[in-house]
Amino acid sequence: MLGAAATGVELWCVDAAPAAAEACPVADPSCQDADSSSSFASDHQLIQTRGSLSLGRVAEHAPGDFSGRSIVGLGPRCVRMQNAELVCPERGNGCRVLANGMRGRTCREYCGEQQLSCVGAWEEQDDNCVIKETLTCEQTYGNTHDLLCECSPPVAPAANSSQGRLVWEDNFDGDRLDSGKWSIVSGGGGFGNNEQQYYSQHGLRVGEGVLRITAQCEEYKGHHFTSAKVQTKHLTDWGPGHRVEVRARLPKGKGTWPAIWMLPTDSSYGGWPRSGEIDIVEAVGCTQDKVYGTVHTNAFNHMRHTEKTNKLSADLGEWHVFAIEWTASDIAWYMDGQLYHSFGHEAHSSDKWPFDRQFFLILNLAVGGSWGGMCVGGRPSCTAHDEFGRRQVMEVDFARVYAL
Ligand SMILES: [Ca+2]
Ligand SMILES: [Ca+2]
Repeated sequence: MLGAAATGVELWCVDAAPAAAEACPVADPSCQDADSSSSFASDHQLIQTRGSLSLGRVAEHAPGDFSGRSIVGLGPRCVRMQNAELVCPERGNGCRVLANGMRGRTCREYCGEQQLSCVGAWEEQDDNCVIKETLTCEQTYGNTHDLLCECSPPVAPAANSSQGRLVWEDNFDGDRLDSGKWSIVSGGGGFGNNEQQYYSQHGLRVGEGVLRITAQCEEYKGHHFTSAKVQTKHLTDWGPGHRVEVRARLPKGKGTWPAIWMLPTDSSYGGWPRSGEIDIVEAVGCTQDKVYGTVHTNAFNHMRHTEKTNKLSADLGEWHVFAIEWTASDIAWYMDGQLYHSFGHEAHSSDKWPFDRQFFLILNLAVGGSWGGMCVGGRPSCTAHDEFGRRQVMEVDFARVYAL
């Protein structure tokens, strides 16, 4: 995030008392809509896959290994699914299918047989992906022979990780934001970048293992767009000697500006950019299919056009793991394990290297502004299909921090 106003403006716009995400206001139909499977199904073509998902076709793949595989028409996460009548549009953490042969059986059993974890279970309405009733993974449902099951590769135990020792994580399990880990930022005013959104908690959802930040056209407190922003400020922070990684799927609409980034807890070296900023990943819908990793310091920042940045081609519609490895001497940026940027310790000068202090993590989806809106005159359209004619959603599967 170009953080010009981060230290100045942010202070007045942070809720004094961080609150957990609230349920959607019933009076707000657009808000309710965000979690409705029926609306989702209506704007995605369901993919008929009867008979195409047999284990035999993909038997060369290790159980639970979803990497690097695809069958035409299927997300890579669904490749191994057996006994599926239908694959539902991707929106959660795993692969959701209408599973067959489910009389007296649970989705936990169904996923388990494929060495996968169950992350969701539902009875469907009419042999489709529309939810009739939400179940638990341990529930059977009457006499029906098919259930919607969502299965996900099991998370590798941290002890087996070669990336260090897991010291903090949020997998976004449960149905609300963990207020012990995140505070919700409220406010607008452009954040120094002429951003268009007003951040409020109703753009936030946690469910099915995923945090969803929705940005949309909505008149709210003098702004034309709403979105959401969360941060670990004053709850948790980390310094050099850590790997920070976030698995996310970023939106693509023109005018979007999703960011996963870090700012210093204390401005030990002065206001922005003197105390530094680390952008783990940013993307803007105006430059399709690229992600950016950047640092801003007093010597290197975008006001002087000297910020230290690099970009990588990426399919923004897909899930990726974005990470930094931050040591006492440098910061390295990765996407899905691929190194694409590094920034070294050039001198013992905070002007160039203020990254010897504690930083906190921020997740947000900005709208428009000097960078995010550069191809749409600063403010995206509320009708154009590739802008904000549809809601734009940033999804986060997990955020994890490892001690190196
Ligand atoms: Ca059924
Ligand atoms: Ca998750």
